[in-house]
Amino acid sequence: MTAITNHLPTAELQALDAAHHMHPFTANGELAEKGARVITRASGVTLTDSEGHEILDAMAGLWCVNIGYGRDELADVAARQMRELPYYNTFFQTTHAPAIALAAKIAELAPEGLNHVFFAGSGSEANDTNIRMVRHYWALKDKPSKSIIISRKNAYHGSSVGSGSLGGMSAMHEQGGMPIPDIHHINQPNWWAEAGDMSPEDFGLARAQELEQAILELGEDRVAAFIAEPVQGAGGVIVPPTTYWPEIQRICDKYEILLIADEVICGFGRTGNWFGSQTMGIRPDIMTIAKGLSSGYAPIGGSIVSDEVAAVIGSGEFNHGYTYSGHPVASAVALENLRILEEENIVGHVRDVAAPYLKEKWEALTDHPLVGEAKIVGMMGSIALTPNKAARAAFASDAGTVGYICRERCFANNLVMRHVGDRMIISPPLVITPDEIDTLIERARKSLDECYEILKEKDMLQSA
Ligand code: PXG
Repeated sequence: MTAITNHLPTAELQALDAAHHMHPFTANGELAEKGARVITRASGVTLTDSEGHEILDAMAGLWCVNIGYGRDELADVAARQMRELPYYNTFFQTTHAPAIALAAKIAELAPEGLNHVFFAGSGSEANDTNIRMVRHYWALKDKPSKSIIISRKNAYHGSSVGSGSLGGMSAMHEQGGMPIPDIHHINQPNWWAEAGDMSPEDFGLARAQELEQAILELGEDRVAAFIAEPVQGAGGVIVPPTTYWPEIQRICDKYEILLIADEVICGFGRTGNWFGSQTMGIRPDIMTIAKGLSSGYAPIGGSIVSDEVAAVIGSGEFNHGYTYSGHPVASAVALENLRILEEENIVGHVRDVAAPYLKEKWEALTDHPLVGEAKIVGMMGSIALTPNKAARAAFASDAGTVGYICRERCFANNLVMRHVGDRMIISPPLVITPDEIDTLIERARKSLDECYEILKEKDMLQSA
């Protein structure tokens, strides 16, 4: 077989890709016509494609390359670990140094009382662990009826059957027999799109109180846990009003509902603290982690579990685990990533330099005729595109039509800025510099201008 390398012509790579590679969340037939963009290498915040374009990756891959691309230290650690011990499991009463060291380091970084780690290969797997763990926890406490997990519409918690059921993506639930039983979804705190005339503060409270109503309707003796991202990521970087999380915490405490913070995106510095839970002032019992744990250099995820939950679960055998739980190479890579995040004070860089600078520039985008609200927490931001800011109107076209046009202009201008419906989102590597932020904003503005011109031309600036 011929080696498939970056040196093959783009068209040849695209044809092979179309013939054999099924892409996630993609209409593969359509993509085959168009040809996928081939990414060949990356360094810092910049991707290079097979045509030689240098693209500013304002999504850090898929919200994960926190330390930026091209850090040799991680490659060196991976090679060293592969030579020494490429694989061994942590079932059957065995362990190894990389998993031990990583678990200990995570416990040190995590908020007080969260000192135990159950490893997985991804965020989806970790959330599947969480479903089983919280239900089993209540069963062990002689309350087996507490099996319902409350989540939110438009949440993203993964793509496996369990985690996809936890998530609140209706387009996912329509395919493949989801959700599984005993998952209940309440509304999200999306003020821009769903608040009507309410103030952000009143709306935040009202949406949080839906949790209390759900608990009372379902029965206190039926609810095991509430799961949420501190800031919804894949749903469109929905930043909750300030009143939301304190009320959620109050309700979880009052009804003794376990709180699971899905930190897969927010964790490891993205919000300006090690964890989004710290930024939002909440005290979870379990935190889901993945992505930034290894900056995406190796697939690894896990659940950080409180002393109390770990003690109960540890009282017997928990019949759960993955071949790659605590994989030595992935663990060693993650540990090196955490060393870099810590020693280079990257979380401090976010808090003191990058995030304040980005916030100022990002919020200034609201002077653009297409931009309604601009929201940002740390290094995750969103803008709502609208034909009428005052009315917070949606476009008359199907949701996502305008967002897609804008995204295509971004790509053409060498910027990866994604769209979720008609919101544009960013989540750049945490190491981005002020100069690179200037470039990001410049390309975003140019893309917004071009998008606006297209909408004018096509008479698409109509409100729904
Ligand atoms: N929780 C959250 C909050 C996530 O964002 C997962 C769990 C699942 O992690 P894994 O490692 O199983 O993918 C995620 C993943 C998007 C997009 O379109 C976002 C994710 C994954 C794929 C696409 O923004 N987030």
